[in-house]
Amino acid sequence: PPVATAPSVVEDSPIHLLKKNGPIIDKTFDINEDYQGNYRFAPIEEAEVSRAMIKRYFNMMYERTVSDVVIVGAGSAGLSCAYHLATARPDLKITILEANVAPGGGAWLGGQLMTPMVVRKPADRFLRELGIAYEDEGNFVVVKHAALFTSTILSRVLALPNVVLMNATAVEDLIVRTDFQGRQRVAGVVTNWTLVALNHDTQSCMDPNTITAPVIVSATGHDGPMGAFSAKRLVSAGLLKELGNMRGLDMNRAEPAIVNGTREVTPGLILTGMELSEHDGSNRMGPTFGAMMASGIKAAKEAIRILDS
Ligand code: AHZ
Repeated sequence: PPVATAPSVVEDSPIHLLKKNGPIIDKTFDINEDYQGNYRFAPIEEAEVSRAMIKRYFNMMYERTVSDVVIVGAGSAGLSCAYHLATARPDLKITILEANVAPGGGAWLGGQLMTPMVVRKPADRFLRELGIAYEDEGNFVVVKHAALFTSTILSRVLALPNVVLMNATAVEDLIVRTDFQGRQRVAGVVTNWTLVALNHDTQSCMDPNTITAPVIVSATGHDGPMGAFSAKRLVSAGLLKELGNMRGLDMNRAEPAIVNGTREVTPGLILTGMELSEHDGSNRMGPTFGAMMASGIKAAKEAIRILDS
């Protein structure tokens, strides 16, 4: 039987009648008067608000079940990757999945919860590209608040038409296929709402969802409650013998190792940012963020190389 389409508004609701029978805002907004206790909003129905969100979100989810690149984790490395990739290749459908409600990872602060962000040269180039002000200290620069970097790159990335970000969405597993040469290849991710992912042991059946893509960039950070997700899964899935495990802090060794080591670690899967330190057993760098930016950019270049090969 034909499915009746839902009306766009509830026909006999008071607000609909008001809208139909004439404007209820009978004066032009006056900026002075509005803030003297006369501020009035255009009318709306609750159902309109729900439908405005649901329609867009589920259309986006439907469309992105097949993406060109999935970036797992919206920290400084994942966002730098997304920005470079989406601006270099506007033709690609780039889907970012972030487990947390708030995207940004650890880049809202510098070290020990202090706000300035240190970036070693030459990664300051990326700050100039984004138009972020800093103080030059010679070999490094300092952004006055890490949130200035994170909010700027987030706003730039989200404004790009080929990028979508699903936050509060966790990657729970990888899709692994065998290609025609008999090699195992990462071909997508298995997702769930994070609140569901955190409650598998309290409920009986809450199966996940999937997104397929020829390239997955994993930027889930070093080990933690959710971190180093893909690196750890490579081991449990038998695609990697063992984790290298992140080594102690050494800024001078850590930053170049992360940038230069950023690569496709297994067919279809690129690791970037601090997740790579767990895979390779390289050092941590503490609160210097240049390597996260440059590693993200290198991951984007790797993704383009794979897609074009
Ligand atoms: O929520 C995580 C964070 O925002 C997200 N994430 C982790 N697991 C996920 C999963 N599904 C979806 N399974 C997931 N999202 O990934 C993001 C990682 O951001 P981050 O800031 O933790 O990592 P990064 O590599 O971008 O930056 C690391 C910054 C560090 S750590 C460090 C040190 O410890 O010495 N130094 C620097 C500069």
